[in-house]
Amino acid sequence: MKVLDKIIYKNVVDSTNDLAKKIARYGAANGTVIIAEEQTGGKGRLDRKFFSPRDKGLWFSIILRPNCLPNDAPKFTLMAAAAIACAMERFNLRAEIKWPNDIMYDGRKLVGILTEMSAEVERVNFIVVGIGINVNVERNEFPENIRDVAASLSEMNGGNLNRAEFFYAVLEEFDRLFAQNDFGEVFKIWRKYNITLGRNINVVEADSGEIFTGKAIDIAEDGALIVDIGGEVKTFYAGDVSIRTK
Ligand code: BT5
Repeated sequence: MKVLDKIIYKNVVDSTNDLAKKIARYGAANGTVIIAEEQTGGKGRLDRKFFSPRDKGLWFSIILRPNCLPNDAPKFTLMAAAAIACAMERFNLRAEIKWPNDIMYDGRKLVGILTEMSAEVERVNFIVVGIGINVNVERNEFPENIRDVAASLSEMNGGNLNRAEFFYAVLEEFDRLFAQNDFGEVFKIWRKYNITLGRNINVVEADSGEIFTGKAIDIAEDGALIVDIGGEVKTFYAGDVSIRTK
């Protein structure tokens, strides 16, 4: 590995993102990875919970110190999704990426990504890319409230997947993309696997909570989603997308 060369392994933590932010504040290096067998307080966006049961998935965070502007931070979410899609390909699994941060199977979430950062106006101090991958979680092991929206790689694979091998594949792919520092390549991969562009969608805008209906037409260079809403083009920087069947 060129960049991700320090891995901290934990048995149980609240949230690998929180721990990563803490050690980043004390100076942890670019490329430090924290992985835990279990999270007791796994987090999604907007203070949502992320179910992270023991031994069944990959719950980890990557500390990055890129030389970029705060506005560029969301692109690292796309980089993570692209890396996971490439890793899945190695296992003959086809990723479906839903903007901005989910990898889906059968309309349900396999992977969630939570990117957080510490920045000043013109400078990023550090970025933490948190990745949660359901690897071998059985359908009936998910809590009832997320059973219909969550999926696991083992379902796609028709059997259990070796977590260490998959983890290593994701790190290798992420390491390659980060070292290349070529977002053109990231966008190419993201587009190849995305299931959002060209589709009729509903978007709940993160800031306002307002719901918009339209057709996803493109992603911008900063990772924002561009949607045609009845002839008017609107750009979304954060939000939840659901794909409509009609
Ligand atoms: C996400 O948020 O999907 C980002 C999840 C990031 C988790 C990783 S694990 C390592 C690192 N440490 C952390 O503490 N977090 C990161 P969001 O798009 O807001 O989706 C959250 C929603 O997904 C929840 O409200 C549930 O509906 C659903 N959900 C919760 N746990 C899930 C799971 N294990 N699999 C699929 N869906 C889940």
